[in-house]
Amino acid sequence: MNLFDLKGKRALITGGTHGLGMAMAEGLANAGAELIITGTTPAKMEEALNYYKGKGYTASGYLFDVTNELDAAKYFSIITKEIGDIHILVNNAGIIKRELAVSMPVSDFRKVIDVDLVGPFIMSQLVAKQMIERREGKIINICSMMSELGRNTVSAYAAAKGGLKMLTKNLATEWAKYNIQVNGIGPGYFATSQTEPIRVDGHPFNDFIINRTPAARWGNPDDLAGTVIFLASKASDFVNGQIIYVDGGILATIGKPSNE
Ligand code: GCO
Ligand code: CA
Repeated sequence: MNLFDLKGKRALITGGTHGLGMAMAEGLANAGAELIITGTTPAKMEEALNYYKGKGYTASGYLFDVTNELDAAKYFSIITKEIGDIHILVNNAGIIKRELAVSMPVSDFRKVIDVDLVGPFIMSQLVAKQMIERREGKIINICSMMSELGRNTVSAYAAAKGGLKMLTKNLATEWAKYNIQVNGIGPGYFATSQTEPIRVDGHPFNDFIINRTPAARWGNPDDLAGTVIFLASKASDFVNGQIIYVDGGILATIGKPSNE
């Protein structure tokens, strides 16, 4: 028996139309899973589905906002009818606003909490109802370095991602007895569209990250595939409430001076 085999499993990845979500979806599909992707932009969805289908994966897409509990419930029941029960939920959809706390509009703070923390709660609650009945399920919350560390300008994001880490532990506490595993992945600094503005050549943050990361590079989105497959598969059936940081060693170290 292959512990990592996902054949016959359906995986729902929120925000699976680009970036890390897409890379994780691809990893799950390569392990045999059927993909159900959510997004909010029709053009991106079409592009993503063409990409997945071009690769030979079974994939379908649904456009809705995970922060709207009524829409999420409506689409979740459509998905269940059209495709079937969900075995694996990856709460990946997220946004960031980079503004100093002293001047960040409260509406921006709230928006980030809504997408990055309330959205995963809404989706987990929906999927848990059928997972509890089936006595089986995998929920994977995409956390961040900011689940553990702060940095200038990302107060809302850090508050949301720290919250998501604790939500992971709390849901694991409540649902482990139903054979549901709720774990998180904390990506380090990855080359995605989200980090594009701070990754450009010559931007001081680019050098800072390469210096701050023991592996001395940005993560490639496909660096996440192994961890997401592990947390989605039988291989992790007694792993619960954990956050696995895939960060090239960032959290292992205090860092070093820029001349080392
Ligand atoms: C930032 C980055 C991060 C990353 C990531 C780190 O501005 O610091 O965008 O927040 O996206 O989540 O783990
Ligand atoms: Ca990201």
